[in-house]
Amino acid sequence: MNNPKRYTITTALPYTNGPIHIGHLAGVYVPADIYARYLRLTGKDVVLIGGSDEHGVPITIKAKNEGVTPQDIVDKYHAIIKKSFEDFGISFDNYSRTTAKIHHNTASEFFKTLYEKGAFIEETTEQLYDEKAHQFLADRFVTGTCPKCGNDEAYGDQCENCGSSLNATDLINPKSALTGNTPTLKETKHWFLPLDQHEAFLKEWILKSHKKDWKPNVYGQCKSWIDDGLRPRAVTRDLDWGIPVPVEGGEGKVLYVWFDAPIGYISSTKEWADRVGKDWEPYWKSEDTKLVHFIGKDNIVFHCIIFPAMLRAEGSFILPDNVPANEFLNLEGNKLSTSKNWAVWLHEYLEEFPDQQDVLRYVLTANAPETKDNDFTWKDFQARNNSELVAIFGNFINRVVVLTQKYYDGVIPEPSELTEEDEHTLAAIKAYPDVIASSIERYRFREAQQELMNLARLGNKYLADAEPWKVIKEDEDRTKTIMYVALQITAALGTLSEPFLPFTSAKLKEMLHFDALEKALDWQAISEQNTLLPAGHAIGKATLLFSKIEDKTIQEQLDKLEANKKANEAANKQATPQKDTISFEDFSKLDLRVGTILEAEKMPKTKKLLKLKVDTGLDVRTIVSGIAESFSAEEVVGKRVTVLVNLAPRALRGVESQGMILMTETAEGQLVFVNTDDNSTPNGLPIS
Ligand code: B3M
Ligand code: ZN
Repeated sequence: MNNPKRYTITTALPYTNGPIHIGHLAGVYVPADIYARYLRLTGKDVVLIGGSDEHGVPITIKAKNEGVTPQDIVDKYHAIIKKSFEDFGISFDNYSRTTAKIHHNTASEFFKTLYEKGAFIEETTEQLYDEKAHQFLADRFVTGTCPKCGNDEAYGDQCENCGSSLNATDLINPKSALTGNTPTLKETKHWFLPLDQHEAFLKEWILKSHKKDWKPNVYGQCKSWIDDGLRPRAVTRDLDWGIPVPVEGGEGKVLYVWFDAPIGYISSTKEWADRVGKDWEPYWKSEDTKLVHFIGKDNIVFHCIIFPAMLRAEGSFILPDNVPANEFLNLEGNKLSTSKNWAVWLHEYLEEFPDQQDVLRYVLTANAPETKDNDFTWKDFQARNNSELVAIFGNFINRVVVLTQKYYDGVIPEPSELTEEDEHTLAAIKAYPDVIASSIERYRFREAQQELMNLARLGNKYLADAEPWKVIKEDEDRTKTIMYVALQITAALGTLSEPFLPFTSAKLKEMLHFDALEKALDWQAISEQNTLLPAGHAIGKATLLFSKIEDKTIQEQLDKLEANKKANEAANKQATPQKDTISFEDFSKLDLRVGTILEAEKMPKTKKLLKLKVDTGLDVRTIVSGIAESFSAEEVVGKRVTVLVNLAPRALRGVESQGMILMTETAEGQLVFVNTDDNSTPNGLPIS
């Protein structure tokens, strides 16, 4: 869209069932913030919208597991998330929540309008039902095999493996996430959005109009859904957590979370407009508004197909101009996971790296998963800080400011005649705003940030070539000119770094006393003005912009990740579900005895097997045991053990094993013997 009058920029509303991690930041919030800050700097009318997504099944499951109410869960995480975004410098104009009254009203009204327009199909169908939990199973209450890709951990609304959006009844071998039961089918009435009726429009709108300007990953996903054929999709649920269905027959039902959540963008805009005394409607209804949704790739179908169909059915809203969805960020080679605690959590980062928001912003943008999944590693974090932010950006600024203080008490000197190199450098500065802007406007944030760093590189090279610290000894006038030119670069960096490194930019502007300038140095000024910092303007003392990150700090983070992983594995182990109950008769068939290992030897050509001679109190017999990865032969001799003596003998690698030794595992997967610690129990004593 050319020359929009205003911009409505939305960011995916995070579920409030856990804190924010680097995957969310890299995928959605950092790029959206860069975009919004850049637009504001160019004087555009911008609203950056955020909020918490507080409905949906994962929140109720978490509440149930923790024995608290869903409201407790969302209150807790909304507070953590909101604060961490603020501290990280995500410049939301409004950050709302979907439990807010304004949102309940807005979403209810939206549903009613569609209902009254006849935009829904009302249908009684058979849905999955858990007889034990007395509950219908939709969305994340049910898992099963994805009919599209075969992933057997697909959810009732979506397969995270192939990204397909599903109906719960599509799942093969569905299982209740509440009880593990196989669900039955039970009739219930719901309202469906007939996506098939919007198919022709969506084809035209996406496949024709946005073929060129939407990212290939986004366009490709949309095309494959449309090519697959769109079907009606239920927008209500039999649940008690959510926004009540506001029409007759809707008692006891709520809106589907993916119906209400995107309307949250509208509610949050209303909340903002009320607060600042503006009219919200142009931001959502005026054709000269550019609407952009920043999301992760798992949300594409909802923002490109379902929400646009809803907006169009309503009739008075504009549709997104672009949906620059990112791919995923991994961490140290593994998928980020809230449930597995494999993540770098924002609120923890902010505590452990105080005042280093920009380092994380920089690294996440440098490695942004814009066109493919990407990996965050702590080593790379350290390298980018030490050899880019410290060595290039920080070093350049520091040298210029320190020399200006030393030579001229901080007052910008009058330049004399400019050399060709000087002219060339000053002209180069002027080109940067457009170069960076062009990348940002095409949603290429890593490229844009690289250009910013190229300007810092240009500064470093200019200084290294001009060597003012040498020239000062023989030519004071020439030194003044060199310092004057170098100072113009620092000023350009002060402004142009703002979208990417807002904290650094603020410090730099303060250091250079931007406040005292006659004309504010906005984005355009950098390319239009010949002089950014005029001779006679006084700057402040050098302060540290970036500092080196030591190996020790990085190792601590790696150790922490490893510890989290172990703790999580341990927690998961305890969680294996109980097997089917057995009768006492079944149990008494097991003949368990106390025994002692007398001899042990490694079985040749095997990794796991030890051949043991065991005194069972009844006899001395041979038992082959798969414990060689945890124990050497020597260390098990003399061990007191529990033996299942009446297990039918079987041959393992040609040796007949006459029983089994009982083992368990530590959290780390190390085997340990299950035995009595009372050494007075004689061998052969039955265990009952
Ligand atoms: N809460 C999903 C997510 O956090 C969802 C986004 C809603 S955007 C309207 O990935
Ligand atoms: Zn799948």
